[in-house]
Amino acid sequence: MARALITGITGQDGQHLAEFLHSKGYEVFGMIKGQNNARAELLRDEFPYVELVSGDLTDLPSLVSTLERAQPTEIYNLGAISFVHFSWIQAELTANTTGLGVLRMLEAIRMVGGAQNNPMRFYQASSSEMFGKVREMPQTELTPFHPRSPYGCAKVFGHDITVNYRESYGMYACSGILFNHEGPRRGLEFVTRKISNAVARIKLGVQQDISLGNLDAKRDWGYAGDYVKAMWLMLQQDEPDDYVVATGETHSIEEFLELAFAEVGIADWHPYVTQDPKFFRPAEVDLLIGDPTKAKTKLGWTPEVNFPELVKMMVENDLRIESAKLHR
Ligand code: NAP
Ligand code: G4F
Repeated sequence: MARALITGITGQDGQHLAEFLHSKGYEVFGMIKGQNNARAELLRDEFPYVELVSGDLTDLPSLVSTLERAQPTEIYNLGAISFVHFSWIQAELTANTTGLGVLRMLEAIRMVGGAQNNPMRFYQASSSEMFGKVREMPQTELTPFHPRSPYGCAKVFGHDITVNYRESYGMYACSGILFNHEGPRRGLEFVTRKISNAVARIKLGVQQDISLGNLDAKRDWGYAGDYVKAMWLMLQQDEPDDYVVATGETHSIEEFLELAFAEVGIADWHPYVTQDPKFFRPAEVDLLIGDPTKAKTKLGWTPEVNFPELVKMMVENDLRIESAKLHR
């Protein structure tokens, strides 16, 4: 039986990937950090088939023992400080976890190895944030990086060291350069879920308005459930490689607001939205749009959920959650 280890199991992508790999018949191990992680109970309830193993990307010995315990055939390194805004607040922690954490995992793989004829395959969660102040449009696997945050810088290191270990040691290591992907499991700190949640609460009368930062930024937003399939496909190829995963469309925060408010019958969102300097960033990524041609042609991957469907799915989910809270 194929065995997969997922770091970042408590996060949005970790949950989608666990579900997907389980449906494919994998034995799934999830690395979880902390002595009493608050999300462990939720995981045990929702994903009883995932075996949780204690480990932390800032602690090499724990990565070695996690690999020894799980003996995975595939490792998906999704663990990271992933909130860009927070990466300015704790820049060193971000570099240590999101950047050096990748190096530690690669070293742990070299130490533990795996069967000689079946070495552990490695997936690194690289990010379109690496493109930052974009040098060309749309962005491809060959577009130069120009990160705009401590998070983006840490991801560039993680990406480069993955490529370097593949080239230095012949490891089966892939980097997925994923553009923004969202859905009902998205953390409330990210702009899409912050909006879908606020829209639901405004509709239900428990919140008056929403305070945001820069509304002009544009992102290539897809659905997380589609994107984890691309991660898996990368590790099923004969040769390891790097791929951009994106929809090829870009939309502004204002467009997201428009669709989200329309979903609850509010035609003009302006009276409900204020802007607060505290949500602006020291340096912004103004526009991202990815070119997924390589993923489409080589992996046969294509996104299924489009932008309006994504917004609708997120608002409907938050309406369900927030109205259940009211009727408790
Ligand atoms: P997420 O929801 O923020 O999840 C991040 C995960 O990392 C959480 O499970 C968190 O665990 C874990 N983590 C944090 N610090 C850790 C540490 N020291 N050791 C081990 N695990 C640690 O992120 P996501 O949206 O699922 O994204 C998954 C990965 O893809 C991340 O690496 C992210 O940077 C990258 N990515 C995401 C997107 C996107 O649009 N979602 C796009 C490109 C790349 P705790 O719950 O214990 O904190
Ligand atoms: O939703 P965001 O916080 O996502 P961001 O910064 O694009 O990063 C996400 O996608 C990356 C892939 O490109 C991942 F690597 C990363 O881990 C993460 O998942 O912000 C999106 C945009 C930004 O331009 C931000 O300035 O929304 C703008 N924004 C405006 N008001 C806001 C807000 N962002 C947040 N989080 N909160 C606001 O109130």
